[in-house]
Amino acid sequence: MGRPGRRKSTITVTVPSLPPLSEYTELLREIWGSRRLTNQGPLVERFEARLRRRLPSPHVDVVANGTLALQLAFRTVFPRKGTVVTTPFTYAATTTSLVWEGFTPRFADINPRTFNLDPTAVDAVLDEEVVGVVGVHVFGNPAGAPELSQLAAKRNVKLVFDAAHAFGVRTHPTPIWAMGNASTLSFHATKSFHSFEGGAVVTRDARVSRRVRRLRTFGMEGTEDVVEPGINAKMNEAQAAMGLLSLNHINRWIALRRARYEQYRSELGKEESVQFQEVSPCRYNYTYMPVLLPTRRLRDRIVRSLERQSIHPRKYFYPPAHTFRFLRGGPRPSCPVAEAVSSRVLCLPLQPELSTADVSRISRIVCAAARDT
Ligand code: T4K
Repeated sequence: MGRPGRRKSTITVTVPSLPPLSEYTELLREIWGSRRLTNQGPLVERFEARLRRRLPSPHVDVVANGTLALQLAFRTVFPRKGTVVTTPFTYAATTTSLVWEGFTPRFADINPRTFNLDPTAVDAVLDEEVVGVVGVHVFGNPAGAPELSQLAAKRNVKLVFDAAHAFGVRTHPTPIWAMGNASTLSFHATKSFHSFEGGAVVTRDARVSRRVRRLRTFGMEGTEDVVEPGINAKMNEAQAAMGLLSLNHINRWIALRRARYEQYRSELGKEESVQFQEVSPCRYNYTYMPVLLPTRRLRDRIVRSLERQSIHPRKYFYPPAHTFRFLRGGPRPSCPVAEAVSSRVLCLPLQPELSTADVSRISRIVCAAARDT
């Protein structure tokens, strides 16, 4: 595999997948022809229509990035400012966007095998201060989502799923996009599906969609009616062009990721101390290759061994969100499982251009470090 001009010696946790450049320049020619660069142009309209069919979902509203998708979803779905129950095991954006929108995060612990929120732990911290729950399909894993949806319905609390990692994941009989009040996607370059930067709010609720569309254009409806204070969260035509091409290639990219994921599972599976995330039955997207080590010391030793060979895994997600500096002050929430997982997890490089030999080499380094106790 490998592309001309890429430095072969360094392996990063991911590399964006790209369509042939000629396909992109063809769409750029369309943009040059129409002179429509942004503000809900024709390529954005086409991208949204194709996403609605692909997910599928009746409403898919694209925005400039996944963080804005979270912000608009929180502002739209949660009935008032207040406390929102969420997971400590996620990327910073889940927590920071909640606080940015004026909500107070309350952390519930995760399941040690799936790495997702534990619905029982969520149930235990729900009270009258809670206006919503935010679940995350961590590394694309939808585990626990049906239970969380049932709990939210039973306790009459709104639910948003941060599905930043979950493009291409399909569950049966209920699609992940039909769970909760809204889900958000990230189309960042580091995701298996991308539009350079980008994101979307996905919902079955026409009112949520209408408000998201209004909020992403300054809070305006039409050109003269400013209904509420919004923001500029619009996706532009160059992003939509990349998104449209990613849609054409995503099935092949996922198949290539799957082959590498399965090779890792088979080669690392021989090593007892290397454990894997338990992914609930679904059509999976193989965006990340997380492994769980028995100790933080071993995890960090593996990082050092790989980095000596110019291989750069990432400690997604360390540190856990409930320990973020800006949240310190009050009593520290008790999330021992998230702390244990966060200090022992490691995401190995996974991307379509990784060769079979690369996966074997990385696996050998991990296994050698694991045995060297
Ligand atoms: N919710 C969740 C659960 C998320 O994980 C994220 C983002 C969000 C919400 C927010 O969505 P966005 O607002 O970002 O759309 C990356 C991404 O920036 C971030 O999107 C992602 N999650 C997070 C898990 O990972 P970093 O700081 O690890 O990325 P960075 O720049 O170190 O990139 C990792 C490796 O990828 C680099 O070593 C090299 C390679 N790379 C990266 C970029 C950007 C390339 O080869 N080309 C590139 O253009 O955060």
